[in-house]
Amino acid sequence: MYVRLHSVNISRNADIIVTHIVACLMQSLCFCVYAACGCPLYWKAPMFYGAGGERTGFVSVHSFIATWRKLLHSCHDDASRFIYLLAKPGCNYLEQEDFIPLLQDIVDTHPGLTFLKDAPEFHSRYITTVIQRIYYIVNRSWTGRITMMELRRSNFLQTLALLEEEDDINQITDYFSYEHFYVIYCKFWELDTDHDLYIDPKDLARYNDHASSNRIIERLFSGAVTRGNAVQREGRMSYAEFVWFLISEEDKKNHTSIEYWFRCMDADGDGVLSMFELEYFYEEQCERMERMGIEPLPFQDLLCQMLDLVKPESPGKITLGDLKRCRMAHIFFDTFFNLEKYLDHEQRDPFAVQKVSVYMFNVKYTCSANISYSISDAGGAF
Ligand SMILES: [Ca+2]
Ligand SMILES: [Ca+2]
Repeated sequence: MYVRLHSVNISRNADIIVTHIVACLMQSLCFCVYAACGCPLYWKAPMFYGAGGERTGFVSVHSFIATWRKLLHSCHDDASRFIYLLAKPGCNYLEQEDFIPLLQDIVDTHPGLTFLKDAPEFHSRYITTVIQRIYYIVNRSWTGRITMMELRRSNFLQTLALLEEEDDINQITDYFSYEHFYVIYCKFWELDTDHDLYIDPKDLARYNDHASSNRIIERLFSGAVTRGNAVQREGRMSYAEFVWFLISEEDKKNHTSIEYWFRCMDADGDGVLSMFELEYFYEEQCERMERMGIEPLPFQDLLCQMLDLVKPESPGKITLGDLKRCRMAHIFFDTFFNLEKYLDHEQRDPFAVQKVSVYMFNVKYTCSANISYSISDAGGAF
């Protein structure tokens, strides 16, 4: 049994057509192969390419099963098999682009994304978002390379397997939810007024009605939390970088978010937040409060409060470990650069707030109230 790609007219959409054909053929093929070798369903695109499908345009069931057997023989768990299939030859880690064939196949064949078939312009945005969410959660080392250890420690492969059982992709809230993608992208679209897919500090300042301070925005564009390429130096933030910002802003309790904001606040990069750095950020909060007619707490009093909250191991020096341990990092960070949330926390007992487990996408609920995410609406909006 062979699956072959016949010649396709070269057109502007040739890549998309080829991808669709590959996807359809693979879908019809996958059930028997899946049954034969027990390969998880959404591993089919990497398996197809791993078995030589990309080079030749077809794979035989025989070569498919042979590839799977080889994998079982040489790799001893799902994480190592997955990396073997997706990584570039000779690499034992995954870079962002290695996920594209897998995700394009999910876009093409998952029942919860069928409405995207006629909107190829959304495919790459959705894929970019999912990739950023994967790296945000899984790539704990911030290297841009997911290692076997990182993959094993994460829930990614289990979540990928869930896609097989759940037709409503929005139920898969880790990584894949279309609704989450849509909310993040809408937020970006609102800020990116000229729609060139980059935003500058002024654009970002408008996020959630100027909730973030100018000093933290300046740090965000300094390269503290991005890969510092040429684009970054021009003072622009890409959509991919915005995904990291939004997740970090909306959920300041997860470890990546704590690292993200710590890097921003540690202006001299020495690995500790000094009293000078804290004062620098609090100064702007004070100025904003005064403009609003609110009397700010003097810095020394605030400092006592914060040290009491964080309980650093070395007096007067706050480390990343202290913030992760104290479980109050969200209150700490909001105090220094998000005035609205700071004032909100001030009105509550911080220890009561700690008990409330708020899922990362608070923003989803405010946003989805006025956004219908049917594709026809989306086509008009983008
Ligand atoms: Ca722009
Ligand atoms: Ca420092």
